[in-house]
Amino acid sequence: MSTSQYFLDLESKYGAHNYHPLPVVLTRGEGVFLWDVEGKKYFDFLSGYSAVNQGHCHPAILKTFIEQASKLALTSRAFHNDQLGVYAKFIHDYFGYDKILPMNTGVEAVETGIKLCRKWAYEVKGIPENEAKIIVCEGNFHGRTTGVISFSSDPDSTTNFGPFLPGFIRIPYNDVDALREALKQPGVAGFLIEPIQGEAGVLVPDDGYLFQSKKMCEEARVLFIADEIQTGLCRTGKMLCCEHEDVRPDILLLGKALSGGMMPVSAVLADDEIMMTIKPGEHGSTYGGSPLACATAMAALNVLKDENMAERAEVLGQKLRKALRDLNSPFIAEVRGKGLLNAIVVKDTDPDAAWKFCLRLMENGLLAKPTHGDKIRFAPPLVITAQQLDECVEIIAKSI
Ligand code: IF1
Repeated sequence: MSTSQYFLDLESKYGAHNYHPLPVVLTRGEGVFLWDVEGKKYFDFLSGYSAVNQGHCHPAILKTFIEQASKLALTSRAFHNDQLGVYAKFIHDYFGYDKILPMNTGVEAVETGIKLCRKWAYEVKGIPENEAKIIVCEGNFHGRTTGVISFSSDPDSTTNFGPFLPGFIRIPYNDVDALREALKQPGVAGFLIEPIQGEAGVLVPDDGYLFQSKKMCEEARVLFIADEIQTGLCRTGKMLCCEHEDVRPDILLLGKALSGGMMPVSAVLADDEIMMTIKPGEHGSTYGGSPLACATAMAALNVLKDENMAERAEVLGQKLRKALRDLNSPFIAEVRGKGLLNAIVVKDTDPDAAWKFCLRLMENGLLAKPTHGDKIRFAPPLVITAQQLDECVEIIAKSI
């Protein structure tokens, strides 16, 4: 039995079947590369769903992670520690918000953003209690808690997980008129949006959509909540995807690459009028803001700037999309994306074409995964070089 099969069997027998991964068993990662247990080397074109923008096991992040883990990993928030205050100021200086509320997973940041928006609605805007509404978009993906799937439009995320959390209005993505109408409804407190819809297949909205949406939210005194958990941290060619349109969210949600793939670290950023509505004892988490999370996140954020990753993503993303379009392949119906968050839409009579193509890519040394049937996300770590990108395009061309 191949070594991989040994691990696949263990997972199948003793692990929940809540995923359908590619049949590859990885044992090592470094930069843009992954190795499987048979020693085969791959280009990583998924980057842990944009959690390893800095590349696998980045030495500077790893060094900090090991040092802090060896000194003090967790105090809980029952006590103070010498990392959280330093991190909070670091984040303030880095992103320009008054305060940060540290959490762990992305969905916890989303849930926290929803709670902050509601708290602000009742205690600052004066919406009657339990009547706050948050506008969300069709095709959204914000995580998998029962609260967050309550406003999902994806049956895979919602079937037989009810009953659901009320208080959400769903409108079409990238539709300014639909938002204008929804904002007329009573009790609207917030608009939660992904600047680019990742899971939906890297849907890039029209230029100006974010700017106009933010402006309408301001006029309606509705909080613009940007979920930059996947699009943020240089992935789309700017530190934050909202920067492409000079939009400053009222509540900013970060996660994934905030730790460079080392551990779950997420964050909610807001100014005092919003952030100070949550009082001591009204929200928290065991690991949120741990010394290990704070130290690791600072190292991960320093690497983004030190290695100029936003600029790299912008330049290399344009190169990748051009190279894919220049293949002129009838198999590729569309190439779309921004920075190094890209996807192709495959065109084939076989409904499993995208999956089979990913298996072929895997055989040829590149790991990518389909999302929603016919779309394949191409999102390598931002440390990839132009020359490596050329090699990957050759692999894609050969696999087609
Ligand atoms: C899975 C998708 C991507 C996210 C945005 C919040 C979260 C995510 C924009 C929640 C998480 C992950 C979850 C993971 C696969 C991956 C994913 F396919 F599910 F939709 F990236 F597109 N906001 N996305 O993308 O963050 O709680 O996971 O830390 O659930 O399969 P999390």
